[in-house]
Amino acid sequence: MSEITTVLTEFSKTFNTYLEQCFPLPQGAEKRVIEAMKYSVMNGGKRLRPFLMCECAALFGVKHDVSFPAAAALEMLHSYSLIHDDLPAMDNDDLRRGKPTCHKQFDEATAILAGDGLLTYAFQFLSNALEIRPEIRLTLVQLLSDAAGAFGGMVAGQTLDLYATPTGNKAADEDIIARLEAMKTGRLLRYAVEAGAVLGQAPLDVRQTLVKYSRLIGQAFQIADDILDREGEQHIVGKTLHKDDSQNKFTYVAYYGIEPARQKAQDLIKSAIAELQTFGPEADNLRALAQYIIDRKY
Ligand code: GRG
Repeated sequence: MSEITTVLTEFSKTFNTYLEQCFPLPQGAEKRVIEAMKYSVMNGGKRLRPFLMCECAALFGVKHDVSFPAAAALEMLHSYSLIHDDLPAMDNDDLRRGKPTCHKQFDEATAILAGDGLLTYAFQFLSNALEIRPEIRLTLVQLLSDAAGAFGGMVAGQTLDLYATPTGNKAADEDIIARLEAMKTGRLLRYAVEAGAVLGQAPLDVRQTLVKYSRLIGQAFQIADDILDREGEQHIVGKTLHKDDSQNKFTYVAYYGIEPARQKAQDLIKSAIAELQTFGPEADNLRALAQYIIDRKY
């Protein structure tokens, strides 16, 4: 195991303990939806977004008792997006994180409700997080709703993913690929990093530097995901592979080919690490995470 994998695994253990107790089960039949929410959230995610947020916050001395509530809200929202993405009406997948998807484990109606429940709970949880000062909480709620929503956020990105088709015009197609990534995958990764800076009340220029880092790793993350779809091993990746080709998806890999895509991802990571030059060893985990994002096998 590389050092960053060990660090990430240790982080995940502590974070998962925190996250699990966010889902107390009620008594009545309505507990089914909470069970489905908990099933999907506690289903073995890598916790990259929480880790990014907590590491960025830690650069400014913010401890886990303050960053965990915000990170938990983000992971809830991320898990909602995965549940809905897996639904028959969207990506129609049976496997997620190596286990049956929410609608396979429960049923479609429960999975829709579990996604709705997690999206709502993310904001409920964040806005009630008394560990975070009220004005910072409000900023986080604003930034998270921007990142997740239909106006340039993740919902807009998912819409492009479902409905955009190649135009045949190089510039127009490159623009679609870039916007798709920036919104569908990039916005939540950017939020993770930016929220860490906001929690730490970082100066604006430092916050902007971290946002640049997040955009570069976001692009590389998406390319790595597309490469895994082509070349990964299904039992390790934990989801159905080769879907991008079969569904004629608009990806960087499909457009440029696998080797140029791999090179592009490596260049992006080099630039991301260069963005962190003003930080000392306290940003070493962020540097290592950038490389992990393209080296990962799942
Ligand atoms: C349904 C509004 C809506 C949006 C769905 C997240 C998403 C948008 C689609 C998932 C499909 C996909 C492959 C997206 C690109 C990369 C991505 C978000 C991968 C999953 O994130 P990881 O690898 O997952 O961090 P884990 O399971 O480790 O949390």
